[in-house]
Amino acid sequence: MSINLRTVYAFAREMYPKKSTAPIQYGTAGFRGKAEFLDSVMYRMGVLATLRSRIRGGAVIGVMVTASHNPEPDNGVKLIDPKGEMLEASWESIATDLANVEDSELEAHVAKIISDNKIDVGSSSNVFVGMDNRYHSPRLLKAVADGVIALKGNVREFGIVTTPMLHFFVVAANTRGAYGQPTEEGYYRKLITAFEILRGDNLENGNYRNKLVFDGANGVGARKMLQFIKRMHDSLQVDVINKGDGKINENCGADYVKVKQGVPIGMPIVEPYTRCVSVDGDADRVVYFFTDDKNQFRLLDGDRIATLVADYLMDMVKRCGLDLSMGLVQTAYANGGSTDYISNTLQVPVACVPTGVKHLHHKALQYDIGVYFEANGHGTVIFSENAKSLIKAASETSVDAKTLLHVIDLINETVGDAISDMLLVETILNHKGWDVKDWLATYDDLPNLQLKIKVQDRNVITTTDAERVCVTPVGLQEAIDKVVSNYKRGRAFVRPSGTEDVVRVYAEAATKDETESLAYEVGILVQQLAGGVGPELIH
Ligand code: G16
Repeated sequence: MSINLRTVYAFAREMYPKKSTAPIQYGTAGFRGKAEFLDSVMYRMGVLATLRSRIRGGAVIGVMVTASHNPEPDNGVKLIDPKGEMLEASWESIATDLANVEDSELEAHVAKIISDNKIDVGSSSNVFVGMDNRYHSPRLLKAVADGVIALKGNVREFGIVTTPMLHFFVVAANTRGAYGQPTEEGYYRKLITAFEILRGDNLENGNYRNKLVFDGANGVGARKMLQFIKRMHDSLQVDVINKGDGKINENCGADYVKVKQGVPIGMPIVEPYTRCVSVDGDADRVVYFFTDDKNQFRLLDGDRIATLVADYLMDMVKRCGLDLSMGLVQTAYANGGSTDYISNTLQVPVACVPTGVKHLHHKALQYDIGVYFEANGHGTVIFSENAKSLIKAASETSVDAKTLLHVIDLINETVGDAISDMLLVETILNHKGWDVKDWLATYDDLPNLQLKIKVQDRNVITTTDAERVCVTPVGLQEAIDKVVSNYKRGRAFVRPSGTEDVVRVYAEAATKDETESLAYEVGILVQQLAGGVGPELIH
């Protein structure tokens, strides 16, 4: 196959010219920004995915068009490597350079990537593309597909899917079906079969009731949950809200519920303690919440899911009589209450890494069973090949090991998957006979608060020690330390967001009032020392 790189430039000039001179950076989960400036970025990521597939011997690479938790006018792109992980870290700078190069330099720049990486451009290349349901996603998906076509790669379009579904398809195709079938039906079948086997006839148990409210954030998660419901044999009673009538993530969804610590728009009147679930715009995050009999909002976030899952898996592994290492991976946002509970009560090793599932996933691979969750509800469990083969062997004689194999099938190991995670939580709560009250009683969260601060250039803030310590601007960390020392159980950190043009502030302390005061004090320090713009701090 001969490839003329002139075509790459011709497509770019005619159809996807670069419209913005502002540099764009590969962030926490790929590129994000206002949709109107992203056509050229998408086209170039199609080109990059095609080259990446070639360097990986023709293995499928995924490209997901989504801005996940961001507001509806934003869009973005996530790249998926052959094993379902996010794009390899060393390629992030290649992606950034390619996204920023001028149109006139594109041909030469692509030629340089090819020669630097010794890519055989005649070899086969396979790219899967999917998108969320933003109104500009079809246009941007076409740009990705044209990038693949410009380099004569094979492109398969999956249309509107959740991000974790696309990860699933990539791994299913690359394992030639061993992980599942790379189709929507294959995905539903694998998860629903495992869930219904685990549930059996036992739809309710102890305090567990078979009923929940699902906030779909007006995103693709709502659509796919409805598809799940159609295919499930009444094994779970789900009332879906925010199905797509409103704007994606506006006053609803996992990010809103977690950050605002309140119920989403459109909540029906439900009995106190009804289990409610919120997912984000591309359904890779999930949090639980409920209101109690005093109408008080209570959140069960990613930390709660992680602890519930780790506790359950440890118990199952013990019952199977297996000796497997388990670790739990969190970020600086993990509530201090959860970290104490994991270390002291569960006695599971806990690691802290920078924000971004790419970091958590990487760390979790070090254990036989790696449980990783960000507090915002983004996470999953990964099992090593060693763990899987020991569990499989044990399943010959142990019912618990057999159950564990179904649990593995229920988990989308490729990346955090809101619906798969939710089905896992439902399985565990049912198994334990727990309602949300029982779950919440496992440990106490410290009151916590997040703020967003607008600054001139968020990159002036750099951090170390898994983002818990601020290195620049010089003096900011000392000032934060001084403020924090005045608060009982106080902890706070600041970091630049990798998905939005803001600096994030996190604070926790012994009481709600102290937490608010600590967050605002730190927020003001950021405004003063890191070039704050705009008068207000955004909660
Ligand atoms: C993405 C990442 C998450 C991260 C979140 C916020 O989520 O996948 O790992 O926690 O962004 O990142 P930041 O604080 O850097 O803006 P999503 O759901 O938007 O893809």
